[in-house]
Amino acid sequence: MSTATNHVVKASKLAKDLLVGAYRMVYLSRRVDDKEIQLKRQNRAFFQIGGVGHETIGVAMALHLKPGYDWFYPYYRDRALCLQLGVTPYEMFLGSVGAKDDPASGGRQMPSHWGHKKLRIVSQSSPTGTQILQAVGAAEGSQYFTLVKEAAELATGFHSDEVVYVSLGDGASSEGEFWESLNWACGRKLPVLYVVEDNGYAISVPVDVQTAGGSISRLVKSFPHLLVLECDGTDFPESYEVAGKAVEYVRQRKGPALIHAHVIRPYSHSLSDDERLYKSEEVRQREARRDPLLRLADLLRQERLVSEKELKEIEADVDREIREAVDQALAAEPASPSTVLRYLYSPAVDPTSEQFDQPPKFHGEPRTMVDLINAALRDEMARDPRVVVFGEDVADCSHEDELPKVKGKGGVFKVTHGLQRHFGSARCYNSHLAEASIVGRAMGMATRGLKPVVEIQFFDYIWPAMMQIRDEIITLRWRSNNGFSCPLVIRAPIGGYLAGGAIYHSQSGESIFTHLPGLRVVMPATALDANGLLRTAIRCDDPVLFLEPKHLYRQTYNRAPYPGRDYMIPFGKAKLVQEGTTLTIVTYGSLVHRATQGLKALEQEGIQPEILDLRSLNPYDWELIAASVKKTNRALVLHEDNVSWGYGAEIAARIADELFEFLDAPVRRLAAKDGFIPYHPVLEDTILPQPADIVRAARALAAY
Ligand SMILES: Cc1ncc(C[n+]2csc(CCOP(=O)(O)OP(=O)(O)O)c2C)c(N)n1
Repeated sequence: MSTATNHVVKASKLAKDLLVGAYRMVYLSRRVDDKEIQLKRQNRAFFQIGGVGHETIGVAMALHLKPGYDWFYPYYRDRALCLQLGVTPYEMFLGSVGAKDDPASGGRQMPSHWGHKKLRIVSQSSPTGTQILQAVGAAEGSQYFTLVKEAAELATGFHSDEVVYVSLGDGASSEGEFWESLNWACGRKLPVLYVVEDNGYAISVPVDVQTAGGSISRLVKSFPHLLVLECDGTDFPESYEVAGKAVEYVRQRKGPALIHAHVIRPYSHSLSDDERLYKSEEVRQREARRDPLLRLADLLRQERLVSEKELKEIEADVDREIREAVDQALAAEPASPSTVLRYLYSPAVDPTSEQFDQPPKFHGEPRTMVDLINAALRDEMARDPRVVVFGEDVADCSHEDELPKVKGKGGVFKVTHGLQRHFGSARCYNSHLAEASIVGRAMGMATRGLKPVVEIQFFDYIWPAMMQIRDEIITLRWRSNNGFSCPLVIRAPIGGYLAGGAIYHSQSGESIFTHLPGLRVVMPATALDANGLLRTAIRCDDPVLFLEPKHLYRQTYNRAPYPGRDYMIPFGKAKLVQEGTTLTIVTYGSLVHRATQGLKALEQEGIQPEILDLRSLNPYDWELIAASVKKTNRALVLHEDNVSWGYGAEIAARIADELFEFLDAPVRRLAAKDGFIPYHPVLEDTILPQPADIVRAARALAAY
């Protein structure tokens, strides 16, 4: 393969110590990989994927960057970069054997999923490409701290010239998130440095199949402000020079940079792959001639920088270091099985605790749910300059010069109206129309101490962000063994009963999210609860999905006066909406009010349902459910989401399991039919539970 680069860099321009040091590091990285392969073959490690062939570009990059100062989102091939940044071989072997003290994950993640709090190497996951939006978010955080000085004063270790490094493979550059990230990073001139380590293959798929025209650098050249450099990443002097230029460009805040580094991957994709199945011997031979370790050794010889004896001494020294590190790691303990569920949530802040139980101090006239969510956002933005709001259409007017001339948009439901005008465009702004980007960037910002409160315009459009939520946000604290976290709030208007919302503006789907460990899910049914729960969501230390039933946004029946700046409701506390004795109705969201509508009719028949509004779906108030069912001996779980595999299935199963002896009737569920929300109101009414259905279900259960 041609390296297609134009750089001719003289090794003689570089200091001897630099070149010899680089050789030592490349050799060290290679031998750590070799040793880990041996451990895997001996069944003492359980997975192996290596950085062989990518060492030179990694070392060159790290030499220009500052550990513990810049931020790093490395790919799994970045062993040499991490070693050069300061991760020790011992720490890497702790990861190989899955030891308790592995700094990346404490034995929770596969090896080569780098993470090191002190060095600011942010825990890496397995999905290819997700790290890129997070890195852009971290860079956006950097820009935020520059613009919002009060926030920077509260941040730990912000540096106005810091760089965010992110690397990926040629394969990962096909992910949509890569393109979303470039669009945003270039649009805002964010200080992010991309390194595409192109080894010509993504497992077995060659780059000419992967990338239109076979060259990622050619494709990205039209992005504004983006410095695009290409290099032979197996050539140290060339890599070093290119790395220096790119780092300098980003440090000087000229914009993002992208290095396209051509490397090789001679050890197959991982130990589970055999590249001879899809690479011919000729191709493999050609790659072998570009082995960065051999090339650097040859360079040292040609330039007469070391004697053969000195080279052997360096290698012997590294081999000794590795032997000692492995012996030590093999003696390390694994984590105790009793700790396996630790750090799903913040160990420091408990949003179910009394600290979050703060009474209202009412002022003024009753206001709608939209008003009181807006009020909570204003209060929290005023309280903490780290609270930042973005999403599609959430600003009043993107063009600031137009702002005085217009009323302002402030969200399609007006929930964020006036926030930009009041707090400025740095703290409330429109994002591009890309949900993975909104959520992934929010994660990167949260990781470095900001508190993003982002809006997904309609719950129906949350799915592009699902990878960031399911594989990233909720796993970060757990997978890094509490090394990193990303407390943030995702607000999403949800549900139907709107008439005309149809299949893409009225769906529910909360159970898909309550199924996820690590995520708090809440759904208020009144203006007051929305206000108090949102404040808890913003002040808590976990990721929160804040679901707002849009049908309830402007209803008069759920209004309340403004409850003051510190009103909070703890998570996991249901509300007793109606006391009763005949059966318990467990519900939430838009169905709370609907459940009360049939009460009169039922009362005339001597049926008195007890109605519980859960408010918070994960965690939920099992104590109140259990106390109520023990009293009424009958339970109906009622929700707007589809009935099958829905939220009610879990509650019903738990009641059946733990309260069996208190039940006088089977646990029933009433929920949406297993279909989609149709456009015509009559059809929508047929799919969603109606007050008459609730009365019927309550009557049948009472009569059982
Ligand atoms: C989103 C996602 N899809 C698929 C995979 C499985 N997978 C792991 S690595 C890989 C190839 C990645 O290729 P590339 O980005 O070129 O990096 P390389 O391994 O060649 O360094 C694939 C398909 C994954 N981890 N994540």
